[in-house]
Amino acid sequence: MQQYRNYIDGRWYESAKRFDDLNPIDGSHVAQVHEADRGMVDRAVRAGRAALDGPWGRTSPSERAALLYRIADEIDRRRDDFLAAEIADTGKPVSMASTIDIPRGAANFRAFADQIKTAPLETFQTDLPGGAQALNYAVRKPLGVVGIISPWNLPLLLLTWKVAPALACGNAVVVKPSEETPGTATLLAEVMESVGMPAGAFNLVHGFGPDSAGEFITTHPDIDAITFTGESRTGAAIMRAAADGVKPISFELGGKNAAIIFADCDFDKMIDGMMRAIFLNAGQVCLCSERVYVERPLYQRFCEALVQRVGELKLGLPQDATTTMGPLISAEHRDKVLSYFALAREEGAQVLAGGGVPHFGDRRDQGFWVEPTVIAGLPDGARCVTEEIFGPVCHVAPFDSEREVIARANDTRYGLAATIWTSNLNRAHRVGQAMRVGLSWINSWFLRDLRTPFGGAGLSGIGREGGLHSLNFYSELTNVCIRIDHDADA
Ligand code: NAD
Ligand code: 6OD
Repeated sequence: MQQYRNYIDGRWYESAKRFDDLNPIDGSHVAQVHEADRGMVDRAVRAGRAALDGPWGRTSPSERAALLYRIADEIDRRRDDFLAAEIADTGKPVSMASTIDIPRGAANFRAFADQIKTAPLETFQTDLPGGAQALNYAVRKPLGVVGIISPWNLPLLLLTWKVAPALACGNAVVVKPSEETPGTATLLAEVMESVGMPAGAFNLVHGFGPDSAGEFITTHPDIDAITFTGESRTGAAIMRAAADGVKPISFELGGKNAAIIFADCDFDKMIDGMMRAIFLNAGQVCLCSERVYVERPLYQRFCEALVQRVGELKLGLPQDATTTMGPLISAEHRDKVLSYFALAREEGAQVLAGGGVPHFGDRRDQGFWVEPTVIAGLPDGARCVTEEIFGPVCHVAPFDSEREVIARANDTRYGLAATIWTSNLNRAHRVGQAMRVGLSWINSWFLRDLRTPFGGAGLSGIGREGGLHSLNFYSELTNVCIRIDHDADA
């Protein structure tokens, strides 16, 4: 059986405590994972500090950028290994992993390598009384040892989204991937070793959250900052842990995202876009639309087309290029999603499609699958319309006016993303800007430029990452102020 070990201070560490990594396609074993104990996390943090005090701490931005490019090239070279590991851990279709997860893993390193080489810093010339001046300029320094905790839905993409800018800024990192998806993070540690990342700059520890590696990182007194992607509830627990040390935090959390479809949209493009927005990665993308509002004249046509397209989704093995939907990540998560299907019925929903567990008559029956599901007819306050489900499911509702739908879409404690479909240019800008979210997509969804701000409002997160926003989070900026006297003879 494959073993996933911890990578600390440039060496691989086994642990007596191990847990199983399962393949959600059929519940089979992928690997045994070595759970880091408190001592290992402590060693990782000390290794990070030593790296900052050693040659890693003296690297220039261009040297770090060159190293980040080598990491990206090595991920590309080992693309098939990364694909196999990501698919085994998540069950996601190869059509997705090969076009989104793995290429974005490499692209994150190139994007932040380019950013750090050209990142501007502020300079201000200040006029003082009597004609003297002051010159102020900012200097970018690393924060220190950064704890990075990531989820299972886009394992490599979301881990490297934080590792790349943190390293670009010269930090040392202690990384904990989700216990559900330790594979590509372990390969990333191998890549770090093979490209010559200085020992201690990148450390990987495996484990869970409470009373395990996650908590050992967030409560460690020598961790200088925490960056986290995951559930809003977990974010709240981490915030409490970080409070004592008053540590910088960056949080990318859950969502209950709205899609708004106006009757004047390009129908065919909208349906294609909405199938992605609802069902990509079996709905396990934080940006997925779980609340779909359709202008009344289009409502019936939209529901019929959506139900027809749901019937065409192919729930298959990941290596089959025609597969369009995979399983959920775990038995526990499947049970959570199924409990919402049951709740929807109790709340009085009409189930337009799905609502159950598919039966395959093969090994997939031991896996963690649910049917792609469309529900309708619930009031806006119903739990299925207000709580994040994180599965292949949406609730569809009609609306009558722009003002009404903006109010309904914004009536949520989350605030991550929205997708709006219209061919009216003024309305597109108006509604896009009116959304209380971090990301408003018009006639598109999950269309990314890595230089743009990414994050959420309300329960969906704290701060923004992406481009300069990432660099500013992962840096300690020092303003240097020099007085320049006016009189040369003074
Ligand atoms: P999760 O919060 O259960 O776990 C995320 C990570 O946190 C895992 O590595 C886990 O081991 C760790 N963890 C759990 N409890 C912890 C604790 N008390 N202390 C320290 N670490 C702890 O989330 P998940 O189920 O892995 O991911 C799904 C969630 O993530 C959804 O809510 C989704 O919306 C959200 N998400 C948000 C974004 C975003 O960019 N906003 C992106 C992806 C996923
Ligand atoms: O594209 C990204 O940079 C990003 N952070 C995506 C998050 C997806 C959530 O599941």
